[in-house]
Amino acid sequence: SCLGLGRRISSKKAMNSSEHHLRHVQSISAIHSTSSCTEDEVVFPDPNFSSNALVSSPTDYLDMYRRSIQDPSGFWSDVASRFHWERKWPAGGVFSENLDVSKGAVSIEWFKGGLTNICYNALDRNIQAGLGDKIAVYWEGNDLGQDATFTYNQLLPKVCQLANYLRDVGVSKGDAVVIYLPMLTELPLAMLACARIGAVHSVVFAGFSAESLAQRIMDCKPKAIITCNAVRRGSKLINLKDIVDAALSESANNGVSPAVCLTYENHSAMKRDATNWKQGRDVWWQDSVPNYPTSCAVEWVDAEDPLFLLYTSGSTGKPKGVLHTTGGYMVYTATTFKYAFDYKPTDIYWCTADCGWITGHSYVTYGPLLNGATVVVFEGAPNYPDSGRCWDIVDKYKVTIFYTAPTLVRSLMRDGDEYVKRYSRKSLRVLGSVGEPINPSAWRWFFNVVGDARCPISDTWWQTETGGFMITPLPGAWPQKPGSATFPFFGVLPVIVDEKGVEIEGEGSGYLCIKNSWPGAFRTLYGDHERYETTYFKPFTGYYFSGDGCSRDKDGYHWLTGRVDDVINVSGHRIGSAEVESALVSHPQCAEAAVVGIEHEIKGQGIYAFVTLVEGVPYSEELRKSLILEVRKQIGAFAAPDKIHWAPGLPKTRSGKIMRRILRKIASRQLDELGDTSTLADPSVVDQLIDLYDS
Ligand code: 6R9
Repeated sequence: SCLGLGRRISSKKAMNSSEHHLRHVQSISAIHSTSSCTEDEVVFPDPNFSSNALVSSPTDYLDMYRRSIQDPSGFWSDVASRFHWERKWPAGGVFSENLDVSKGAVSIEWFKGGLTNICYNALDRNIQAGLGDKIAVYWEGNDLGQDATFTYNQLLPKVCQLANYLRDVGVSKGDAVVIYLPMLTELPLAMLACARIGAVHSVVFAGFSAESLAQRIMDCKPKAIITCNAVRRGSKLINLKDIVDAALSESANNGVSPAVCLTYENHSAMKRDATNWKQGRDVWWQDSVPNYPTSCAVEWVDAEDPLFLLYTSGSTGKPKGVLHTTGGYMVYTATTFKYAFDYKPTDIYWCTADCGWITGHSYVTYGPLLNGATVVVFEGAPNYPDSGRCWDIVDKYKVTIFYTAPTLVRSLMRDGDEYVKRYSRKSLRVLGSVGEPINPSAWRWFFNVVGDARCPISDTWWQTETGGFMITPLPGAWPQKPGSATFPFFGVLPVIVDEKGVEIEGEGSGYLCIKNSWPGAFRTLYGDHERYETTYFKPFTGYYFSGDGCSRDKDGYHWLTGRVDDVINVSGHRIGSAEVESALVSHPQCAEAAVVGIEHEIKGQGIYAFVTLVEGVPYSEELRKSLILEVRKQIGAFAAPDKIHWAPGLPKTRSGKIMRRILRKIASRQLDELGDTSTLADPSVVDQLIDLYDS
């Protein structure tokens, strides 16, 4: 185990890092005071907004940031002390870290030895503070007029009943529970119920296929599965239970059989009679959970006990089980939520992400509820019944903070301003963006049209691995540049390094790394600490490597430039090219596949697949469709290739390595930028591929 190998950060290192780093951020004060930039590149915050903001100026930020870097223990222990700890972490032991593989196993620990519970902090603590009658969740269904509200007082007993049920069926501390649910209130509720009893939830996005679900079940071997029978998304009915049944029979064939499949009857979508059922394994939520007591003793867990596993795509191999622990994640998600959205107790907050992704974990469920916020949970599709739905919801609940993804902004922008202007949107105060770089034109539309040039935009850069925001604007604190995620959050030391791992100071671009640990960092990849080190800590010794490219401008602003590995970002969803390739080659008529990302107007990136067929098989429209179907079946509809390009041969080096660089250029039709093709084993395949563009 990696325990005990941690090295306490020396204050000398912290000082050096911070002094060096502060130079990059100091320049924002200059912009603010001298207005050296033109309105073209910079959007200044409204002075009124700033004066009421939690962080009102670059100087306020720099003071807090400086402290967070020079005295991380003091900074974070002050923040953490606002939560309930059944037992505090030992004095002097706020954190320990080793990010340097040359000094031993990578290890990150925060508040170790402290006992707490994140569900208790999100619900019981807020109720004790007098928020019991405050709305915790506004639930908005797929269809207009379908809605529900839950106060903190109403949510807690429901969470307790489910927690008691789970305990009763044998789920105990440390056991995994897979949750495969759409955006019903029961989804965050199930996460909280697991956390209450110390169980480790693994939410699988309900758009994943049976095979992807089975793969995750086989990896984490849950004691129970929580799902529902069906869901309506837009005008489509999706039978989730059938998908779960298929996944469970696949996992059973591989020796993994969860004891129960707790199924919520989502009767507005489908009646229970129409649901396939396996006696002994399947249980209706409504028949059993409400019979349990409405209070449930909290399982106090160590700050370093696991809270959840969330699978995400990497550049190679099977999905990785990103493991987050309890204490640091709790403190970090709550604090980032508060500052990056300038949260006030009167806010009504809506994040359009699904809880199946990290954004839904940190900023639908935990971050907001830990702050005692009111959260809108939306089951449906943002363009159903029409493209005005988001603003209809904003007006209906008087949403003040609206957090979404650039892909949605672009698609609503394409649909036209009329849908937006039909609604008042007066309640909006802060906007947010996540998932991929937001292009300046989408930023400006979001700012000017949706926010009536009134609301700052928090373009939050972070990852499944980071647990919470890493580089993000603090609304009102400093001028914004459309498309830039701006500056690091408190306690985060981002650096840009070159190919050799040398830090680039001042203006420049390269690979984005983080130089220190922060409370919300993931601790390992489930069951594979070696892959954790290899993927994230070995590329640049001493640093966490994000996989993203980044540049820093003359004013110290950070501009994320996208993935530098083989991860494709489709509508903000991470898809490994290797995963799509492996789905394609499992098709009996596909011999080889090479998948690259291409620019896509709405989705940010689209999937472009080159396929080589088995000898003698002719390429046809029918085959094209069945190849795409194979990917939908194995991963999910969201990973379906946008384009299949028949490739009798692929450009390979003499050692047999596929030259993706060339394929990317062919896919994006940048033929004058193909570069040197002479090192290819067979340079003629390039011309052949170009000839086959529209076949
Ligand atoms: C939270 C989340 C992480 C990857 C990340 C990067 C991209 C996310 C971004 C952004 C530019 C932003 N990304 N937010 N790029 N600006 N504001 O999306 O997690 O699904 O793990 O994806 O998404 O490429 O590396 P995850």
